Amino acid sequence: MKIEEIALYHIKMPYRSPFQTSRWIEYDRECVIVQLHADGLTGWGECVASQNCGYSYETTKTNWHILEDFIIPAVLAANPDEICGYRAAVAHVSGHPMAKAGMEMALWDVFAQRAGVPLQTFLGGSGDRVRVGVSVGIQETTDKLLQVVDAYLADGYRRVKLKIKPGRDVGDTAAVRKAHPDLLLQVDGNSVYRLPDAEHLKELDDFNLLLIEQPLADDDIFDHAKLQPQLKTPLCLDESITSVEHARWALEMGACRIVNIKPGRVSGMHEALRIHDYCRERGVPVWMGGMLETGIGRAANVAAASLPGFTLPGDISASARYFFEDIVEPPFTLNADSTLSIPTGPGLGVNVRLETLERVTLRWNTYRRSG
Ligand code: OSB
Ligand code: MG
Repeated sequence: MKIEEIALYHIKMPYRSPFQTSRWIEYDRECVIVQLHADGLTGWGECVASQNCGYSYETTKTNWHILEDFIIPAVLAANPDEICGYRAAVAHVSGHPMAKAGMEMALWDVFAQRAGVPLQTFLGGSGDRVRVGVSVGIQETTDKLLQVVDAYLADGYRRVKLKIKPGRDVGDTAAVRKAHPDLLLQVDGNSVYRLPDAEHLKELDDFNLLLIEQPLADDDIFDHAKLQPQLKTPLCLDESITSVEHARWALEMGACRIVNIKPGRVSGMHEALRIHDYCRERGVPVWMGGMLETGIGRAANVAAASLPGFTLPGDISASARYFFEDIVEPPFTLNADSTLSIPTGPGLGVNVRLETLERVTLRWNTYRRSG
């Protein structure tokens, strides 16, 4: 296989509504899209980082920099024929998992197309749909939150995740639980709490939550291990897990009982599968996280979420929950049973709408082997 050309697109698409977490707010999806041409095939990838560094130190601009200056030259030189070859070619790049994952996704897309199978089959997934939920940002008031949750339930979502922060945690969660006694409900602190908040966080045990996601700092598996035994509700780590080693450390230390997997956060689908397998062997449930991706990243997440260890509903909602118009067709739509259907075409199995992509592109560049 010969990689002929790689293109990067820095895109910006407005969200239907702002997305507010405990530590940052976003109005648009700004990210880097990777396009790869090889042997007459075109592969697509999406870097999950956004314009600000609330969730991690990576941003749209660092993704561009690391791809342009390190990853793309390494890929053009190595011309990898399989994912392991790619991983070896970028092993000298420390950190920057989201930049690496965007390129890896484009390679997975091309390799699955070359094999003539959907990415789902290539990854070892099965079934025609995956169970999903919706992640609800912090709203101006608790009343507004109740309205927003009602609207998502009317859309058909059967699992809800609430973003929480100090001052907007126990009250918001109590209100949603009171209005919906049987709803599958979970909360996400996005690293804003610290261990001395344990007494306060214990109050969340009253609401029959599926899990509490990443309450403490992103680099702090140690204190999560001190927090988990104080709670009845399972902790789930998101930001803290960027490799299978982190998953092992967290589980051996008892820092969580559930693991959130985002291929973009853990340097790509290859590492995501390793974490999935590691957790499955130990009977630890995993679920597919989300980074408000466009249809490109969503297609990959939906395919991977059909692996057998993903036993909890994913943070993978329909295109219309995020955008007025997605850059892929067909857009992702919610089935009546709170599932998304898995694309059946080769590779990612979605069509990128080039005119729409161009319209939302702020800058782009192409790269070829020199000489
Ligand atoms: O912590 O899970 C998170 C979005 C951006 C950054 C971090 C997170 C999220 C979400 C959104 O919760 C999930 C989705 O894509 O719908
Ligand atoms: Mg999270």
